[in-house]
Formats: sequence, C-alpha cells, structure tokens
Amino acid sequence: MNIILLGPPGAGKGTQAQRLVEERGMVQLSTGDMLREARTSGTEMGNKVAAIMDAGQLVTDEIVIGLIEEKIQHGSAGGFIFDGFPRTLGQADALNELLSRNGAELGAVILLEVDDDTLVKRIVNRAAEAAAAGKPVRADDNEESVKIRLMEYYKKTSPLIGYYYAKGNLKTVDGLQSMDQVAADIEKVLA
Ligand code: B4P
Repeated sequence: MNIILLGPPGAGKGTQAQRLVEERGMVQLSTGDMLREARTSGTEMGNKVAAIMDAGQLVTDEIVIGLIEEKIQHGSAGGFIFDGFPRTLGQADALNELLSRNGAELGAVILLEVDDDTLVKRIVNRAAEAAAAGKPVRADDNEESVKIRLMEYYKKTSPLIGYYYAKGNLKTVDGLQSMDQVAADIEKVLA
C-alpha cells in the first residue's frame, strides 16, 4: 500500500512517517529530507534549493518530481509513505503518472489537521529545543519563515484536499492530539 501524509508545515507528517516505518516496514520518502540533503551538495541545484527553502517557499515541481522519480522506480514491498509530497497539483498529477508507470496504486491520503497558532508554536519550539541541545537549527524554523510556509500551504497545497476527496482517497486525522493518539488514529485508517 502506498500512502500520502498531507498537512501544513509542522503538522507532524515527518513524526508519523517515522512511526509507520518502524511499525509497518514501509519506506518513507520525505521530500523535505531529500531537499535538505541536496542543499548540502554544494552544486548549483543545491544552492538554489537552499535559498528557496530558507525563504519558506516551495521548491520547483521539476526538482522535486525528479527526486521522487529516482526513488520509486525500484518499488517497495511494504509500500511507500509520501511525506510532504505532493505539495502542488502538478506534483499530484506527476505522482499518479509515476505510480501507474510502476504498476502501483495509491491508498489513503491522510490529512493531519492542526490550527495555525499551534503550528507556529511547534516549529518555533523545535528550533528552541535544537538550539538548547547544541544541535543545528533548521534555517526555515523561525516565525517569519513559518508564516510564509503557511501562506504557501494555503495557496498551493490545500487544493490537494479537494483533489483527493474527489478521488475518494482522503482521510482526516486530528493532528492536535498527542503523537501516540495521532498514530493510533492513523492505524485505524489503515486497518
Ligand atoms: P518538510 O521537511 O516536509 O517539513 P514540514 O512540513 O515543516 O514538517 P512536518 O509536517 O513533517 O512536521 P514534523 O513532523 O517535523 O518541508 C520543509 C521545506 O522543504 C518546505 O517548506 C519546502 O521549502 C521544501 N519542500 C518539501 N517538500 C516539498 C515539495 N514536495 N515541493 C516543494 N517544496 C518542498 O513536526 C514538527 C514539530 O512538531 C516537531 O518538533 C515535532 O516534534 C512536533 N510534533 C509533531 N507531532 C506533534 C504532536 N502530535 N503533538 C505535539 N508536537 C508534535
């Protein structure tokens, strides 16, 4: 089964994807992680990606789709968790095409619902915790970038909610609950 974790920045997509990897042996494909890796490459593409991410904007469909295409061509027995992808209608169409080309299907699209104030608090808190622990702080984890990331989400990503609802894949989970309760609700959806 291949699933998508959809939701605004800081909704807990990465957190829940890691749990699904541990519990179900699925393969996590996080475009955020792939892009953070690409930005350290020192290439022209990496530098472009870094500038866009730090500004809180979405990286171009062309770059993101290329990264995903490379990862899914070998398939995954336990299925893929698409974490933070797709984020635009163009990416959603490309994913349909890539899955059908690989003889695969899309199962649930799980929307994690969290209000804006909580999202900003979570992300600012993550930055504070990392700084206190002497760990690297994500350059886009500050209030100013988060507000731009939220605007990008409402403008470019939220149309995917209607898109997947119309296809019958959409399932909604209350992302305001504890991490354990969110995980339990996702398990119910996937049961
Ligand atoms: P991502 O890496 O995907 O990050 P995210 O949306 O900010 O976070 P996520 O929802 O995974 O939240 P997390 O679990 O970490 O994207 C970063 C950037 O990459 C984007 O802004 C964009 O520039 C670029 N990008 C990525 N994919 C792209 C694409 N497809 N197209 C174009 N550009 C793309 O949780 C956040 C915090 O909340 C953590 O501290 C966590 O511990 C906490 N938390 C989680 N669940 C909680 C809960 N239930 N209760 C309390 N706290 C919780």
